[in-house]
Amino acid sequence: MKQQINKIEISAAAEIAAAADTQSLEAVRIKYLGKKGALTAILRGMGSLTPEERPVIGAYANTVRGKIEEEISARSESLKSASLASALENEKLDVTMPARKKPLGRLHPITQVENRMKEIFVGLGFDIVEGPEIESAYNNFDALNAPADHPSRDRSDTFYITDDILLRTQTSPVQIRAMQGKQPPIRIISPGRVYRCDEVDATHSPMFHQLEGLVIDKNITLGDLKGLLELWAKAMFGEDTKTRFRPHNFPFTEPSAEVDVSCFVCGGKGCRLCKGEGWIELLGAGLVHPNVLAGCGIDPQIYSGLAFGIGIERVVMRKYNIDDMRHLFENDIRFLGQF
Ligand code: 2NL
Repeated sequence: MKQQINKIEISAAAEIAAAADTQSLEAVRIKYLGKKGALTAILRGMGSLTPEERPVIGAYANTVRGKIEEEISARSESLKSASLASALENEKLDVTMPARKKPLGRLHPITQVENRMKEIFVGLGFDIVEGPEIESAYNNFDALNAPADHPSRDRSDTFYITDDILLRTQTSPVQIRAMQGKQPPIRIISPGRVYRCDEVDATHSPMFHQLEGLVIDKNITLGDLKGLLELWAKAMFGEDTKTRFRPHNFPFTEPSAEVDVSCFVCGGKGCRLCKGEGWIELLGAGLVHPNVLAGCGIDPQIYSGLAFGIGIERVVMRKYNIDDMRHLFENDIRFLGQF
């Protein structure tokens, strides 16, 4: 029996050493020390031994049992540390490595300036209204008091779809729709794309952006218009900005004005941006013509209004000192990435 135990000791030691992972090690433990294990069987069979043999064999079997248990736990430790070492090796992650750069987009300078203008006017209580880019000739011209022979109606200046349908040449028709739909007070801005048959050059594009504003109420005066546009200019270009109104003529406003702002580069002294003038022409404005109000069902005896139109590209070009409008539409990332 002693020999049997000795055999068990030797083969168990060999199998423990050969166990490649914790599962096969557990299988070895069950094979020798489990309820039906080889060593367990020996201990159970001790009843057939003589009283002299019994304590000797029993002690030997227990020693072997202890040895096997120790070998198993040592092997288990080394398997665990080997698997940890290999996991560390295989799942290496260098957290100090710089992240891959994801190029982040940004808003087009036209959109940035348009958003800033919206912010300023919304802060002054205006609602933002949008409308269709394809318009009726009535909303685009007739409702705006444009005489039948006004040059802007010409086929060479406006994109007509039919005789009565065209691409809007300004965003005023959006405001005409607003006036047709409701009685004053009205306080709106309408930003958007507009279209004119112009050859592309440094200052022209057949599609450009405009932001128009309209206020209709009782007792709206030229003073309100001046104050409003001065507030806008200061918010847009800085507190020191001044405005200048020069007489002009539009069919839809009376009186009408072209509005200049003091040069925000030289502050009015004269420089390259303002071409020595000290002033930069930025927009057109005026008091809404009574014919326009009446045509939209608003009584010009009771109400008066102010209106203005700002070319967004022009503001962008002045603000960032861009000398050629084509840069804004060619979408070269090297150019747009600067804003
Ligand atoms: C410009 C500047 C302007 C308006 C637009 C307007 C709109 C309505 C009634 C009266 Cl519904 N006016 N808009 C007024 C003045 C100037 O645009 O240079 N346009 C050619």
